This record gives sequence, structure tokens and C-alpha cells, in this order.
Amino acid sequence: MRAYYYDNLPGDQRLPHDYAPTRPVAPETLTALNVLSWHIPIDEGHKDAVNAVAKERGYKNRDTINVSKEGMGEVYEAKIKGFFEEHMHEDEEIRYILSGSGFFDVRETPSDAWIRVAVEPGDLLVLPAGIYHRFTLDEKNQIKALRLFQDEPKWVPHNRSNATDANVHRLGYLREIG
Ligand code: KMT
Ligand code: NI
Repeated sequence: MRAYYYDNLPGDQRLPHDYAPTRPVAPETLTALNVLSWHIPIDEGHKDAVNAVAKERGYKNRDTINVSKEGMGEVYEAKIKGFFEEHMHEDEEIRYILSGSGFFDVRETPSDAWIRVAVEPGDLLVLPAGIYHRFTLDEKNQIKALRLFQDEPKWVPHNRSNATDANVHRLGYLREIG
């Protein structure tokens, strides 16, 4: 998956928002933020490979999410808006992309810059609990992803505020990345 600094220019969130020339983000930069990723090509073996990662990391439950007008119906516009509000979760956000594409934006610490991660089929992305992030579809307007959970999914997005800055999971995250 490709990662680069977001240009912060106003305009459609679904556009790449890449600087010209692009400002690439090295894999080590994401690792230092505890953002983990794998690429497991969608082929005959991908289910076994995803299951192996799930087993190793203790992800016991899963479902699929289809983010598209067809997949979400009436809640589509509201969901799209909600996904793009800067937020954190008290648990990891784990996605394995089955089809389509989109952008996860994660906040770099301490710069507070947005890093845009372009995901495509076969990408498995783990956002750690406590990281500030958001999601948008790209211009293709469709993504299908497997959502993996450790136990009971804790989906609640906590939009960034003074309260989330003091959240124990947020503070734990900052401690972990040093
Ligand atoms: C989320 O929590 O932001 C999402 O589930 C986005 C869609 S998954 C590709
Ligand atoms: Ni989220």
C-alpha cells in the first residue's frame, strides 16, 4: 500500500490529496506509529493466510463491510460523513480489503500531519487503539473489507476533543510510541 503526506488543500475528500511532487511516507514511519500492514494477495490461498494472521494476533471474530451506495442504502451519506470525522477507538481497527479501494488517513505524532494510506485489495491494515484517524472512499466509490475483532467489537468512534486527548487508550498509545 502507498502512503504519503496529505496536502491539506480544501476540496473533495475522495481525491488523492497528494502533494506535487508527492511526499512519500516510509514504511518505518508507519511502523513507528504502531500502524501495521501486510499484503496478502486475493487468490486461492488468501483465506488461510488471513486466518494465520488472525490466529497469531488473537482476532477471533469477523464480518464484512461493503461501503458503497448499494451496500449501505439509506445510511450511506451519514456513514461516509462519520468515517471522515477525525476519531479514535478504544480497540484496534483491523481491515482486510477484499475489493475496491479507499484512503485511511492517520495522524503522525508529534507533527500532527495527516498521512494518507491508499488501500487496495489484499491490503491488511491494523490501526492501533488510540490513534487519531479517518476514512474515505476514493473516486471509485466502493470498498469491501473484512473487519476483524479481538473479542467483542468496540466500534464506537470517539471524535477528537479534549476528552479524547485524555482518554486512557489515547494516553496508552502515546506511551507505546514513545
Ligand atoms: C471505519 O471504521 O472507518 C470503517 O469501517 C471504514 C470502512 S472499512 C474500509
Ligand atoms: Ni475508525
